[in-house]
Amino acid sequence: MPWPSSVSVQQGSVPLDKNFSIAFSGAGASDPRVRLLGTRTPLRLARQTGVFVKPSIVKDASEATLAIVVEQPGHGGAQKLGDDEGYSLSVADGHIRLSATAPLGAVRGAETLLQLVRQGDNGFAFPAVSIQDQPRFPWRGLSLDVSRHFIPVDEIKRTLDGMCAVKLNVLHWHLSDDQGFRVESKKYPRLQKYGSEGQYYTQVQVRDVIAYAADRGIRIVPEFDMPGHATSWLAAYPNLGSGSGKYDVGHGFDVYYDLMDPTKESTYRFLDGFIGEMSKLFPDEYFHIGGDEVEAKQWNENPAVSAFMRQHNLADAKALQTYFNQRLLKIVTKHGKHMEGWDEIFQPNLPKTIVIQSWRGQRSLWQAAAQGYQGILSAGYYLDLMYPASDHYAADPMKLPPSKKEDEQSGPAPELTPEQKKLILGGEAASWEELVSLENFDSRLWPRLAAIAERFWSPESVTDVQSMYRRLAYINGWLEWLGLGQRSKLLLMRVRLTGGVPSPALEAFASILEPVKGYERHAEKYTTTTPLVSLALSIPPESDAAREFRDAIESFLNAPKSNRDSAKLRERLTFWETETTAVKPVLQANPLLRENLSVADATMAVCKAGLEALDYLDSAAPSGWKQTASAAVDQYVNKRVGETDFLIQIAPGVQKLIAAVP
Ligand code: TNX
Repeated sequence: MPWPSSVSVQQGSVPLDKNFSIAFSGAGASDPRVRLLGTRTPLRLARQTGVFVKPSIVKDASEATLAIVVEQPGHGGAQKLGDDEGYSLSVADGHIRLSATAPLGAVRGAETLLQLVRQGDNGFAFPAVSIQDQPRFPWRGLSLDVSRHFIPVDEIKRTLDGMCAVKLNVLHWHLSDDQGFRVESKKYPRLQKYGSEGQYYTQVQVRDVIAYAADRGIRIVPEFDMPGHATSWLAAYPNLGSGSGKYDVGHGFDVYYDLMDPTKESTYRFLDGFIGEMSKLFPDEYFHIGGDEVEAKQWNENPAVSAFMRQHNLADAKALQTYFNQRLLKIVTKHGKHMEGWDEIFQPNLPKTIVIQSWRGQRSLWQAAAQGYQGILSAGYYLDLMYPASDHYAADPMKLPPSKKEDEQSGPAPELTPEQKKLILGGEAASWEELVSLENFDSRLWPRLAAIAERFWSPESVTDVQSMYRRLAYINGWLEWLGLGQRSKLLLMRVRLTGGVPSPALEAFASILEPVKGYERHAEKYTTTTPLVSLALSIPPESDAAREFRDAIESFLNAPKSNRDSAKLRERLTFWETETTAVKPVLQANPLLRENLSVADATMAVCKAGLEALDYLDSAAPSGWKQTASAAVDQYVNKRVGETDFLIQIAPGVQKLIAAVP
């Protein structure tokens, strides 16, 4: 995962044992990204399988288990958008050959190889296979907010490992927002001093992360959000702001009203200095200036800003933001970068080198492309909204989603010519960290991010959801061997909730729950200092058990009546009912869990109704049963339980069983 462009499985395999060795050849083999595979690949193999594999480089390709052939050297500079990532991989006749035109292809192909290892009758082995592969889109990213909750360097590096594993190639680092300014500036040190509450990356750390990413074929695009989402800058340099008085770093999660003052020359002098400094620190060609969610209140209430707008014939806040963006564009360009920003930055007459990141959706992206502008899609890929992998998997930059109200407002989708289609560079998953702690961070990204990575890399025709989930289950475990903790850390969180003792009953109960979806999660109930320890924050965004149960009900109901076997469904429902009974004293005994007693009661009601429905599918239900059971379960179908943040995800399946009762 991502599924390659072409795969042909053959007979036989190459064993993995302690004699594993690598040989390099070709003009590109001396590239550091390729050379590093000589140590990284054996270490990963050893970790994944337990087989004693050590780095062993041999000269002669015919002697090596793995021959890595890279035809051409890299271009020497920082990785660029569109650098060749194609590769081919062949496992046959006792040898593995990974060949690529350019260094990045070898980096991508090595990850495919690592996914191939399987345990067979004679130990671990690479199955014989022939693979040709290259990406569908050149820009495949993760947009990562480190402002709302700070994510330290180790976690960033781990995330980069995971990104490389699923062939993502851009980390868009959202480094400033109302709640924190996260990079050291030598020129304007008050930014980290007053804007970060002590949580920021030093420039040494930034360089280290950039080098780490570069080794793994990942570009880093920094974002400094302006003129809105800028409270943390203003806490450090209040003169940049258009409000009056004092600013403090934000702790809540509403959209803040604080805006930079786009009417003062001093603002641009400051930004020139700052962007100049950051342009040197970050080698990527692109520089993201944010631009989202400007609430005009402060501008409207500031007489000097109003006077400026009259003087410059700027009709409204949108026109003023356009003026600001044009000034910013000059600065960004002067420092040698292409400007990138959210939808709001788009207006005609901008240079065609900018990139628009669309949170609004495909229509907005395509409209820009129709006018010759490049863009990437993020709508449909918001990981913080807790949607299942299948939803993200269905979102495609080149396909319109089922019509939505917002989309209708932004006008009809244009027909794009083949040339215009090429302007759609790919997409970025977005992870906003309002409700993310260091413990649940991995679980908010993984494994769903792997499904999104497949959407960006694999051919458009790869859309089978069942296959995706089957492979995702494997990838989920594989990523843990890489050091990600999406399952293990959540388990630790739940063990913490029960006072340090693992509770099998809590595990079973929690396994069929999911956190509420979309903006129902009510981030505004939290602040940056709220302990993020509740059960809702300690479970995965998506329940595998509930999905499997739903699928099982589907096959059960679709089978001919004479062939239906309800035993498995009964076993599941009885298990959950029993475990939920057992969890009640656990919830009662632990203060942090007590609020979930109502969820346990609701779960038992759902299980009971499901078991009854299975009975009444064969024998007549008592009169009135169907209405009562249906009403009892309906209140939990895609609806939160009372005031809690939970969905009982077996409720929709049980509702189907009830509906099928004659
Ligand atoms: C919108 S979309 C934001 C972020 C929030 C996010 C929460 C966009 C560019 N901005 O500031 O964190 O929603 O989902």
